[in-house]
Amino acid sequence: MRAHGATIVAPATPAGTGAIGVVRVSGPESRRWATRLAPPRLPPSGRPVLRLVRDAAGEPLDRGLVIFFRGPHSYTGEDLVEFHLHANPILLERLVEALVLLGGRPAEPGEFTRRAFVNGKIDLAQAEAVADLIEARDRAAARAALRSLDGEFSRRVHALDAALREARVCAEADLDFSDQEIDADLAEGLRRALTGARRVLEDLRRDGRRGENLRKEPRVLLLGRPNVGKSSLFNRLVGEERAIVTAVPGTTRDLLEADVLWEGVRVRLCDGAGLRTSDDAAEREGVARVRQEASRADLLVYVLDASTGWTEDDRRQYHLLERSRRLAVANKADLHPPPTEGEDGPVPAVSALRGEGLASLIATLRARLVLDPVAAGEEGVYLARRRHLSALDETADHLARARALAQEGGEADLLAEEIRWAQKPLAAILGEDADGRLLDDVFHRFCIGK
Ligand SMILES: Nc1nc2c(ncn2[C@@H]2O[C@H](COP(=O)(O)OP(=O)(O)O)[C@@H](O)[C@H]2O)c(=O)[nH]1
Ligand SMILES: [Mg+2]
Repeated sequence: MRAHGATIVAPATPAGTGAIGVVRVSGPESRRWATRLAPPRLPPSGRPVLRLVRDAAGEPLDRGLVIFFRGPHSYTGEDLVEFHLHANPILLERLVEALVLLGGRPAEPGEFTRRAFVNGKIDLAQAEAVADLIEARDRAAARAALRSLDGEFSRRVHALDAALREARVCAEADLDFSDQEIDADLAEGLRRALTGARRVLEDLRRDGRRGENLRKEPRVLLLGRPNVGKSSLFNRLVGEERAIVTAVPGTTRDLLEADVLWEGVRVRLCDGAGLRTSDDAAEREGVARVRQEASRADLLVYVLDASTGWTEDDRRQYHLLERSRRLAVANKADLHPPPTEGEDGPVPAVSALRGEGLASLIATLRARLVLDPVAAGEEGVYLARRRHLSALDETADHLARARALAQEGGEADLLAEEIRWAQKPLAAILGEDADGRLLDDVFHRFCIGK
């Protein structure tokens, strides 16, 4: 299944300067052109060689590594050459131009990976995992994407398909003897295969839903009365002076957001106006924004001022927050011994001014957000896409109907048909018989050169 299409060319590394920039050429002419631009004959597949690389007119461009990969033992599954030059956009562009002058076509977004898919190197779920790995925003997401890329997700989809196939074989065998009594062994085999399929499917859906969460960035909102030190704490956690801090209550109006990385996991922190009623229109709008953010944040950190402890106002505000999402923190612990207990248990104490207690606060926040991948039981979790989850939902619907039919001792041909419908979405996940529109949809989201 080699694609004998055009030979395509693109830089594989981002534009900009750096130590190494890579240009990739894939297709039947790639080796011949590489030999022309970096003579003489290239060493066997996979062996790098240091060469002077020239443009089409023979003008020297740079000295760099040239690697030839013979199809199908290449990323795309067809003959492919990589040029590793010094990363200067001018050099890389000139090399791409030279290859285009020789007859190459600039690659479309995702076209290298699309060829890998078309040539059977990877299935569609793995191709999607390439994009997910490149775009993963933190360690857990990257690990989940790598698992899919390695084919773990695809193997489980195959296993589910195999269990369904087995059930269908039983149903169809039953069909052949439909004038006789239903074979007891076949009926038992059928039930067992359907139950097995359901178990695999439910595991896949559960891990997929958990994986879907890895695409979302957890949001943490700092709340509290004006002047308790929310913005100071925000700045400390972000590591820079993002929010304006003054001794004047009501300083912060806009909702400020910043990303922090906690042991490789990305979290969105938000700071906003302190909660109070105000005559000032801008401050009122600020409070409205905080309330809106509060409705969607994953964790609401209610900041107390240690020097006042829990005020009436604090208690009232805190009570309005959903118990499962709220956490009280006592700031300004340098001024006054902080309250150690709240109604939900111990209250972490910090001093944003002195930067004390932050590590332990972050540990508490991480635990509350269940950011520890091991604690979250992340093993087996894959970075599910909507497309995968709806396909699995569809399979689940048909499988449920098939099981009901089997239970009632329904007609074998209906049953076999239902199982066939349950298998169809699985083929779609893996991209079997995928139409051009689906492939365009998947690959056009890639960048050029992937
Ligand atoms: N002593 C002390 N003062 C603090 C601490 N954190 C903030 N402040 C002061 O409290 C005042 C209000 O701080 P700010 O961060 O603007 O509070 P916000 O209104 O809740 O955002 C400023 O004068 C800060 O310097 C702290 O941990 N200890
Ligand atoms: Mg503030």
